[in-house]
Amino acid sequence: MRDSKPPIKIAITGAAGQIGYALLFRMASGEMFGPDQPMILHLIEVPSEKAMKAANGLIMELHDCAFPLLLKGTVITSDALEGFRGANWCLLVGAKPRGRGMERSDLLKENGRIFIEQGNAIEKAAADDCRVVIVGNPVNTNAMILSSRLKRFDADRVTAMMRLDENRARARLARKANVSVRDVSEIYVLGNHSPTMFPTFHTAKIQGKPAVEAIRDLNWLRGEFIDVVGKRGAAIISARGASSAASAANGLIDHVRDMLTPGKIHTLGIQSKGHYGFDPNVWAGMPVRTTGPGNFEVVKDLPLDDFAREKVAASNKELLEERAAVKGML
Ligand code: NAX
Repeated sequence: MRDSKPPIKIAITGAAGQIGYALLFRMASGEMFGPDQPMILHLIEVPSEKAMKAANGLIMELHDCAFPLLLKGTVITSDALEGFRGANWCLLVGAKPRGRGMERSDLLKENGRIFIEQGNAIEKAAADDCRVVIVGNPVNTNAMILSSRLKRFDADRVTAMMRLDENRARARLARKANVSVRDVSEIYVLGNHSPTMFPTFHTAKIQGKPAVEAIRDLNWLRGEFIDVVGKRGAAIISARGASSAASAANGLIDHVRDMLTPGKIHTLGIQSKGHYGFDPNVWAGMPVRTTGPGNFEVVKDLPLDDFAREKVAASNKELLEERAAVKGML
């Protein structure tokens, strides 16, 4: 049977890591780009024998799945230029984890260097319609650093994954109200992918009714709810002994699929340009509406009460501190 569409090239960094393993099979089965979209995968890893062998094993397993959406080609490389050459989508998952005794500012700088190099390579080699999604932490600041290397592409081409946070917030509200997640709508996340993020419970609806009225426990919404969503990553690490992987891969699938679905309203980490009171130059989570494949506009009319404004200000302050810590890299 002939393919109806030409293949797209997708570059994935950190493909041999935990998120990569949870992501690639779902991607190759068509969940991200649709069941009729053939693809060429470029797996970019560090130049160690272990990572290269693991990436090779991953490709072997992908072939063994015999997905009908045949992969039209695969490349495994540690050369960023080769990896991003002609890429239509760059999914930047690979980053250094925070090591023992490492300060947050050291992590920002270590990972900043990775995103400078990858930004330079994307600028030189990626396809003209390229979209870049950052997953590696600290995700918002990495997006800002990478974007500062791009001249061919405007800032909206670079988005940071905040969808796992939105999904966590939706799931938590559904459990509290004892309803299906399908019954929870209009919940987004403002700010940094960190415990300062603000899941917008005040805009959320449960079965069409304001969540605040459906749940009738403002103290829980303002306290435990925000706390549990913001610290969920740490709770997963302490339970599993490893950071969120399958749920992060799922968030990335939702992020990209909704960027390709006109009319969808969802949370993306984007250059704020001053919306919702964030500094114009930081990357912050906020609701967007997809206007066409890979394009979006900010949903500007989410109401903010005093409580929400305070939360946004705290997250903005943290984003500015991160920006200050890497200012030499911008
Ligand atoms: P792993 O440590 O399992 O895998 C990371 C992979 O990246 C490794 O295979 C490593 O060799 C590779 N890598 C490192 N530097 C690279 C480079 N310069 N070029 C190419 N590959 C490189 O981590 P994993 O659990 O997969 O997590 C990946 C990243 O996602 C981490 O930074 C993590 O903090 C971040 N997360 C982001 C989330 C979000 O919501 N935005 C949630 C999950 C996760 O914590």
